[in-house]
Amino acid sequence: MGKINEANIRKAYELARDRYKLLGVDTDAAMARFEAIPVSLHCWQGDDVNGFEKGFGGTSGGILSTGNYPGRARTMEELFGDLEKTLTLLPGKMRVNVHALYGDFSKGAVGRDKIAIAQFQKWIDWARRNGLGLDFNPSFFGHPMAASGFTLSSPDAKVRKFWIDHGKACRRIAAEMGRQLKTPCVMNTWIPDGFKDIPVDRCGARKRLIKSLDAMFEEQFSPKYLLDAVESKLFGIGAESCTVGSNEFYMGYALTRGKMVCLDAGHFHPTEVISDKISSCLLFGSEILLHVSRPVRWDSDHVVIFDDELQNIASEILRNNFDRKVHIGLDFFDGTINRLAAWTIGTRSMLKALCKAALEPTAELRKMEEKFNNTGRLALLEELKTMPFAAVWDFYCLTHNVPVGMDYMEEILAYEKSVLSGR
Ligand code: RNT
Ligand code: ZN
Repeated sequence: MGKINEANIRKAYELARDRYKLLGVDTDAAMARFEAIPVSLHCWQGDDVNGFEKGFGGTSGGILSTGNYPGRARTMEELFGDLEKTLTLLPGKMRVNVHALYGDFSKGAVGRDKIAIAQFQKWIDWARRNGLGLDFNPSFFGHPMAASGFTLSSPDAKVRKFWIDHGKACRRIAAEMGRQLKTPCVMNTWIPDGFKDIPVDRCGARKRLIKSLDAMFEEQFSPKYLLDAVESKLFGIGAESCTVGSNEFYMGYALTRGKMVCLDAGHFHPTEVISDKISSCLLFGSEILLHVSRPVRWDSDHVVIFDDELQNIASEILRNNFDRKVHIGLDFFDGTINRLAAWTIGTRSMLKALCKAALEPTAELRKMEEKFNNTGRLALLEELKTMPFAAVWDFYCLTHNVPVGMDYMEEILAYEKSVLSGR
């Protein structure tokens, strides 16, 4: 592949800047705006959600990672290395999202109900060294105590207690991450609980879930350190008939408890989109979390691509000035391709969508809409699709010292050769 010519990138940017100016869009201001929006990179793409516990982990109950592309990270050090390399390919402000499975268990196994900051101090130190904020997730799957398919809503009090203790332990860890790194840690709770076949007592399971969540969230932490989110789902493999933590359940729970809802792009009916849900959620709650993913026929967690729904998600955030109210987390895991490439392609797509959203003359479009000038709105929206936004994106990459265009693939292939192939 030919080499990128820096002078041409700059020239193309200048031409693009002039074109956007004609539409009343200031490209420099647009870049400054989307640069300030953090995106949280999920650690679990690096090893297909396996984690570092001995004997436990992996996807079970409701989620599934497929593929055996060589080179997945097997230790914390390998995962740190892979993340560090990936972060050199991503422009802008990144956070890293850690699952409880990924603790440091080198000094011995610790039960999920007993984990503490000692198992995560390495993550915090690593994040500080790399100038990153951290987010966190309790892991309610890949464990014998979740084998029944039920955790916080289990009819078995012992099982519920174990997972409540896990949730409590995780909130303490998350708050400590936020405190030490001086940026609130978003802790997202997703549980797999659901019925394979038609239940007779959905309500009972949901009542138990409320009680468990209330117990888990009892301890108070400053929002300066910890922000709690709860993630709903429509169905999972093995939980086709009823998911206890449904959308309505968590919407009610979050609004009555002052928590954030987490909208995962793959957790709704196939024609239902989360871009349409953001404004409604934020009219009633103050902040939300997104799990940007790509469902293909089901909640398959494919690598995010630059498609219409991704653009709609980004545009909804920027059009409504929700820049600080929507926490953007990524949630995909594909083990069939190079995992650094998966991270890079998915995250760069997210960032591109934010870039393009920032290059919109929104006020102008809104005026047209208010005057029922639907013709003008359609014409301008279509025109915007082929405006030279890629020139702005390339320039953004160049000025943020990350590879422009396909150059990032060269870096990944070199890393595959020198590091991954030795695993
Ligand atoms: C599962 C949820 C959940 C997980 C991660 C690993 O359906 O989307 O967010 O993907 O926590
Ligand atoms: Zn998710």
